[in-house]
Amino acid sequence: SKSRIDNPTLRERVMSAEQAATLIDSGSTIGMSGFTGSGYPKAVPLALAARIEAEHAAGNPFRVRIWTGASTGPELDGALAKADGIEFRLPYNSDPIAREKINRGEMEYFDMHLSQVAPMAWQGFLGPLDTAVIEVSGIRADGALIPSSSVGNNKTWLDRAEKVILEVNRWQNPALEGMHDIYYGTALPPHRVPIPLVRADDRIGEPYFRVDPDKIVAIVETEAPDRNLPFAAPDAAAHAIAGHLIEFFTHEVARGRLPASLLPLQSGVGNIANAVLTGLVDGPFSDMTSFTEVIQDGMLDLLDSGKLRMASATAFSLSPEAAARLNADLGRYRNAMILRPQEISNHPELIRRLGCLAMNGLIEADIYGNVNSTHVMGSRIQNGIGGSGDFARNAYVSIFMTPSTAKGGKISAIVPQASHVDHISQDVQVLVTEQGLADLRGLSPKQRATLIIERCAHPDYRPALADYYARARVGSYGQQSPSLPGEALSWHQRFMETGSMRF
Ligand code: 0RQ
Repeated sequence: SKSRIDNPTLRERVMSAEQAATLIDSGSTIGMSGFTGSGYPKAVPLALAARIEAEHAAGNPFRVRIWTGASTGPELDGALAKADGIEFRLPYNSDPIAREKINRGEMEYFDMHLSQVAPMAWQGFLGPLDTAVIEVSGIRADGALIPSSSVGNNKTWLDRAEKVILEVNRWQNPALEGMHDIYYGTALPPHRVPIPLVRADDRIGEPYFRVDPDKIVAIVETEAPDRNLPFAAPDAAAHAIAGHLIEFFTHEVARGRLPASLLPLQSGVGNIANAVLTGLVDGPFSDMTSFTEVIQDGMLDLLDSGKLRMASATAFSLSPEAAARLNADLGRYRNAMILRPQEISNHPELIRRLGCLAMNGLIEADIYGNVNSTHVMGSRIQNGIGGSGDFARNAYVSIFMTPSTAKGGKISAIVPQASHVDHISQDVQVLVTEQGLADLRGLSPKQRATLIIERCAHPDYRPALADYYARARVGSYGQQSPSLPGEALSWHQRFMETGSMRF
């Protein structure tokens, strides 16, 4: 099909992915596009992985440092991790092969707050960026780049990298052009100014990336789909969680603490978050907006229902079915969607100003409402903190939700003490499981503990939690947040020894 490179000078830089991969040296740092499985480069990383495997087979060391927007796809993180080619990676990852390497201690990983990646790159703490490998959906005659299905950190990688490799993906819908809002007004202190966004649907930037054409060393044309994973169909627990949340929002509207159209919704990754959005389709709220990171299937359902007016995000995170639905009708959806750099979609200033309702998943929470979003048994990384911290701390209401048990009931999601803390209790205002909802706002630690055990814990674990807490009320060193340090992590220890937290 027709080339999407409208600039004649740049068209001369087209080459194969294999040729482009030879322009990347061992030891270099590469800023890749990609966010929750969309808009990641699909050909150059695969070619690079093949090259790395060949070098390793010849006895030559070859590893690179990878920065992305967030999680990517099997052709990027999967292939490079499998080739043992990643020395260091940041930020959010959900690739199973990379996860395994990280947990075996064979790959360094830094799961930082997503809003802070670009500013920290500018501050210089992450070191120099040698190459940017960015998927775009087209190149205009004037050389401006049309972004693809995610924006992520692309603007920053294009600005910071010494050389740029572009993948122009013909699979991406041409109707993406014009949907993006790339804001070029961020600066480092002391030159920072307020970001002029006051409504979720404000446009404050331009629809294209700028790039110095002299930095572009290769352009690779591709035609491969974003490989997103399907969501699990909402189960009984997901339905119950959605029900509790809708009841809570209804109550808050009735009390005059939330407007009838709610406040801009943020919804995290994962099956539960997706199910809650789908649940809102049947809720009483309309004219809603969303200021979030990802547009997942449930967000499309909400748009279709007419109850969600618009969604602002940095990326799509759609099942293959939903991606087909979106692409078949992008002309209609595009007016209701804005894709921004993750520095903006997750900006604490904007989240606080807009008053987002943050809804994120978790691994475990303790009886005081400290939340572990990342480390199973305190040490095994699942994905990473992603944007949950950006939203949780700055939200109008910060909600965390989870089934009350994991692994077929062998693990309680409510534990005496979180084995790792991503979100301190002050950033966790509402906790929801299928058992119920605990509104923790304005409560002291002891009041929170009583409510969390009663409302959120699974009945199989509730007596043991109540028993632990009752003994801590007597035997603790202090009585502000009663705890028995010698016992607090014994549930995790038991799981590691017996395969179950059950007594
Ligand atoms: O593992 O698939 O091997 O069975 O964790 O758990 O229940 O499917 O829940 O998909 O909502 O994910 C925290 C991981 C929840 C996610 C987390 C195991 C469980 C399963 C997934 P299996 P579920 P979800 C903005 C927001 C951080 C980033 C974030 C996450 C797997 O929400 O990554 O919020 N959050 N970003 O079995 C052992 C426990 C467990 C457990 C769950 N207590 N012990 N395993 N699991 N609880 C978006 C972005 O930042 C991009």
